[in-house]
Amino acid sequence: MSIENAYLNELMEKVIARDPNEPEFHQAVREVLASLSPVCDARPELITEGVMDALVEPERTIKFRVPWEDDQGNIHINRGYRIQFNSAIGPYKGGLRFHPSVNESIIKFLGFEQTFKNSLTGLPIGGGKGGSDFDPHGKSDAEVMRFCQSFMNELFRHIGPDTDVPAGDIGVGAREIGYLFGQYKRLRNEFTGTLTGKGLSYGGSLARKEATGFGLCYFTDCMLKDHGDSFEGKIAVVSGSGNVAIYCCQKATELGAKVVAMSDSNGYIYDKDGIDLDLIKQIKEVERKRIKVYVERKPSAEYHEGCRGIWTIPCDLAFPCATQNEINLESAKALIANGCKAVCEGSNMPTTPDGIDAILEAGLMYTPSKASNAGGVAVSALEMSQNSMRFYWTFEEVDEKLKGIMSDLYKNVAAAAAEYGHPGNLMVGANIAGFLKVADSMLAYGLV
Ligand code: NDP
Ligand code: 2IT
Repeated sequence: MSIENAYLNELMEKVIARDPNEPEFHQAVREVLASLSPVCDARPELITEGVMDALVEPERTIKFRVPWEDDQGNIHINRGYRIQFNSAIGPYKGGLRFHPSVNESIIKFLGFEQTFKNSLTGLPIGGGKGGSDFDPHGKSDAEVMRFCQSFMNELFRHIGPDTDVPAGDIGVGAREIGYLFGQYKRLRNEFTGTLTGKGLSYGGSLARKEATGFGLCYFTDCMLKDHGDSFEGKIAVVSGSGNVAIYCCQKATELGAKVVAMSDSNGYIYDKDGIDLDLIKQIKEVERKRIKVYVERKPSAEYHEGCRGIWTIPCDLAFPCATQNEINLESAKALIANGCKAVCEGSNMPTTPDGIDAILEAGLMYTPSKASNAGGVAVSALEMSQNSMRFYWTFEEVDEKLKGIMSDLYKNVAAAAAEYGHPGNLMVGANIAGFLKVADSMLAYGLV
């Protein structure tokens, strides 16, 4: 991916020189700047008024110590982050990730991507992301609670319903949001919708849990229909077995596909009869066990060590729903060689740049994550609306709104791609369509 506009190319060099140890952030910025070259050629004021330089620098970076005590009385110190990337079109909004790999580069790339994604939803939300290098795997509920309370003891002073509204991401689900929200409420002595993904008994929205996976399938369905195709009879592979993967598997199956494989960070399962999703939910959501347990309970399925091998399974539709850079060039080549028709991104930035190039050159359909996984944050914004109104919509109402949002999003992205000379290239379309609203708001504010 080359950046054709000379100024943007220099800006990329500046971003790298300023923070040389942030490869994930560089990767996300490069893709966006490459797509924005034609826009900046046509609108040089975006450069001269400082919008482009400001776009690649977070508004605020908060980094803090998180001390907590394990069940044996040992003290641990983790690192916490909240990067408030861009508030041009609304309060900072984005998830918290708890995973040992978390560092500033990863939170910055996620916050940067979130800014464009949130703009694409059409809802008034800015971009932010946070998290910690804490690993919830194998911790007791009490340990997770103490960690979340300690994390919030610092974070609470930086967030609020009109300032910054965190949610879940990898390692942060309903349990963690409960502990985080409980501590926030206690420290502030107020009940406001400052976190989303809350439990249904205390302000959560129906269909938030399902929203990212369902939204991914709604977006994919729009794209398939645009190509005269559908989910019906397709073989699908879904990586991961967390929140996004589970509800992607559910909706893909409802729409007529057969999902034959899922994974976790240790390995993948292949079930030629189609994944038994109730069994996956039991293993992952209830028992919090490894995915290999699936084959103990369903011996006709296979388990393979190593998660990347999942992309060697022949499929029509590939849904990466685990983590960044999970599809590299080799995985992309395997998908292409096996006749895959579409790569539809659920996780954030799951495909490496050379992987994307190979997929596009081979003529596969491709949905960029910032567009196709926007359903989660879109329903988070609907949760914020319901909290402000002190009112609830039914599951069907939220699901209908989600469908409408994903369908409009698809149309806007496809239209932007065509308008800027790249018909069918949803990656370019998403970067441009997400950018324009943010950029026009930044221009309106003057120097900020
Ligand atoms: P979960 O924690 O629920 O699930 C993550 C899944 O991915 C698990 O199966 C996990 O396996 C696997 N995984 C995590 N890290 C790695 C890794 N380094 N290598 C291989 N597998 C890995 O997270 P979510 O489902 O919420 O998030 C998945 C992706 O979707 C992330 O990229 C996230 O940013 C993105 N996303 C999430 C949204 C949401 O609403 N939750 C919204 C939009 C995007 P294991 O258990 O072994 O770690
Ligand atoms: O990457 C994402 O969009 C999320 N993790 C969801 C963010 C949110 O605020 O719901």
